[in-house]
Amino acid sequence: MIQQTLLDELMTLVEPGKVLTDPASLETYGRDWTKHYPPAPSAIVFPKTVEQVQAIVRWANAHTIALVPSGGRTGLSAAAVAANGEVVVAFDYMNQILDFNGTDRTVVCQPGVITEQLQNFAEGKGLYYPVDFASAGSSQIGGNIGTNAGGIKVIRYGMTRNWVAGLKVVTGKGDVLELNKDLLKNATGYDLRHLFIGAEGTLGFIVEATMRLERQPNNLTAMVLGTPDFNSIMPVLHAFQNKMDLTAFEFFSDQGLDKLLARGDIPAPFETRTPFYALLEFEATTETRAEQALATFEHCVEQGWVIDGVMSQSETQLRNLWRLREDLSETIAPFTPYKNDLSVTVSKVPAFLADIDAIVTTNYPDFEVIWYGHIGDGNLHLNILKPENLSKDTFFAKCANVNKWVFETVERYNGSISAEHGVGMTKRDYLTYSRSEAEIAYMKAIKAVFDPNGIMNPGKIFH
Ligand code: 2HG
Ligand code: ZN
Repeated sequence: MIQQTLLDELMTLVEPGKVLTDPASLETYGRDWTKHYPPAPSAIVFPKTVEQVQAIVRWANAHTIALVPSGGRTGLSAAAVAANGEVVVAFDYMNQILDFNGTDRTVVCQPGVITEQLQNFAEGKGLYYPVDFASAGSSQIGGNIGTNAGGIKVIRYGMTRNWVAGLKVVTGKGDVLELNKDLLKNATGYDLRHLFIGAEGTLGFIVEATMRLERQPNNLTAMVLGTPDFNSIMPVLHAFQNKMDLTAFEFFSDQGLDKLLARGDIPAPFETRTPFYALLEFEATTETRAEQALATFEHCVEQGWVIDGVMSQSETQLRNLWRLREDLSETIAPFTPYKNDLSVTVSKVPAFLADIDAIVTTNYPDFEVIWYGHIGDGNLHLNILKPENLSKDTFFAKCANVNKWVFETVERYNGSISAEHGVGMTKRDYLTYSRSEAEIAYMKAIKAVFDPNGIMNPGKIFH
């Protein structure tokens, strides 16, 4: 824990009342959505300006105090967990949209702007911020950039990285850098902006971000299609992709649907139950486009890839169909799931999923496995539910074995041990399954340049 005199010094760097040390705040701001690491920060500090962030970083360097960035704390890799007496730097009071440029279609955001706030702002301007996921109502832009957040529209719009036009950062050394200055074209050497995207706060703090906006999508329409087995999902993807641009292509299993329907507040997509479901979305710009989608659906039925299906006819139906996929994570949270977030190239998905599924079901036939994810991106979320009669410790000990087998399979397929949730603390011991020793050495060398005293979110990504 940090000496009181140092905390007194920290208090002089921000506005009165903006350093908290009460147990409730330490508990709240010391953790993210992962539940494995008990939070134990020394204090929470809330800067309001770039200068205050810079002063905090200089103070931390002078006294070698570890800092942990904190946004909406919706992360699933413990990248924003302070478990070792660190000072948490929370961006709740740097939550303003500072500027908008309709010609460049850019918005300047402070890091604490909530994702949904940016989405709504864009809508108000007749435009669209396309990065979207279930936690958009709480996650913050700074955290999205720090983790290169993905979500449900990646197949069409890419990850957060694609939407960052420029960044202002405070490096671990305390320097303020303006990266890329919002340019579309800029061929002047290393693009340091991209190092900060997905760095999980290990190089410095994002203190301002210019985000790009897009034209609004036209009459978004979703289909949920029931398939007889997993192997039928990919031909469905290809059949639709040959005919139209999809804005999403997701999947979930019937076990997942079971859990959702048990809530009683989400309608079933159709009466027939099938082992898997694909959820796809497209812009029904014209009637012909919608007819094309229906014809493709019929083709998939003829081929035996699809058993039943539904197409949204209204905004409400669109929203309800999306809930079948988007509400899954929250719905299964009470079952203390073991979670994993994996990716391979799209062509490898069927063989990869079959291998992983076999590993889990052969070794732990009693465990309930819930599959869902952004399958059009090659991104699968593996969730295993804790059997009621098993203690949490025994369950997670057994899952540690699963981890090793799963990651060995990921390595064999040249996949990623984290598609979109990040490394943080939960995956740092497994990084070598996705990155070579040489690559990790270069990553550590880069960190040392930006953060020579190792004060920026230490212990995240690697030890
Ligand atoms: C999603 O796609 C989120 O719903 C959470 O990335 C995934 O809970 C999960 O495993
Ligand atoms: Zn996801």
